Amino acid sequence: MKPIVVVPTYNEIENLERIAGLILEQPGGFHILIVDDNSPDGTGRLADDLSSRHPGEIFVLHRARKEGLGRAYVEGFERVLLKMPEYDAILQMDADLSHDPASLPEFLKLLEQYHLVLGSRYLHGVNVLNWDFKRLLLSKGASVYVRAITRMPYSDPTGGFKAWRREALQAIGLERLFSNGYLFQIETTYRLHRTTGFSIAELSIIFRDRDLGRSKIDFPIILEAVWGVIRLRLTGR
Ligand SMILES: Nc1nc2c(ncn2[C@@H]2O[C@H](COP(=O)(O)OP(=O)(O)OP(=O)(O)O)[C@@H](O)[C@H]2O)c(=O)[nH]1
Ligand SMILES: [Mg+2]
Repeated sequence: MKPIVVVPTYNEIENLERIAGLILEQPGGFHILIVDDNSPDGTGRLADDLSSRHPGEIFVLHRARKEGLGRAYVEGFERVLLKMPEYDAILQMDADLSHDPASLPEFLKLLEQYHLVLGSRYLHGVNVLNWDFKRLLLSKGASVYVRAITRMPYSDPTGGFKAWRREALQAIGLERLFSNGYLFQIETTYRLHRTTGFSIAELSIIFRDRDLGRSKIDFPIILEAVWGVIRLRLTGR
């Protein structure tokens, strides 16, 4: 399979060069599509610079303004589906080094058998480094809540380190997704879970809280997820 990793960025200038280098270093020939929302700190310019240093390996999609993680992913995924037909494995990960690029080859291996592979922090105990108790409780609580309402069996339904086969990403109907923040991860998995004929696997990953840069999580993102999960269940989509 030919893989591309979609990496959304907003003010990740301290992290981007390092993560890009680590992704390119992995065996399997991973290419990168950076989706930047006009970051005030100049991340977009750094992305262009990286792209010119690695032609044909690093691509950049510039968006006019910050509209949230979900919108950035939708536009990035659409770009790959419509304009980059050579890639049949489409992966997603954060730019802040919370997700370890060393796991990428394992995702790719599992993708030979499954349509979607979910990176999970909670498959075998708790694989989270540097989180305080409050943050861990919020995340674990969210997992329990999502599983109870949606009836999905996956151990970490809000995780953002995932790998899709092209046909699976095509099947979820990107143009119909309504979510944006945390809910985006839940909604995309739920859509495929509800579509017959697709298989979903979990892969144990280690999650490390960011050392550099600032979190973009805020109260509206949490609220969107709380209501959104109920909306997902009610509409059944
Ligand atoms: N393009 C784009 N990227 C975003 C936006 N919001 C977040 N991101 C990126 O999405 C990834 C995850 O965002 P984070 O802020 O790290 O969210 P998180 O990992 O849940 O929380 P922290 O690790 O505590 O910061 C990072 O690569 C961010 O730069 C956005 O509105 N637009
Ligand atoms: Mg993060």
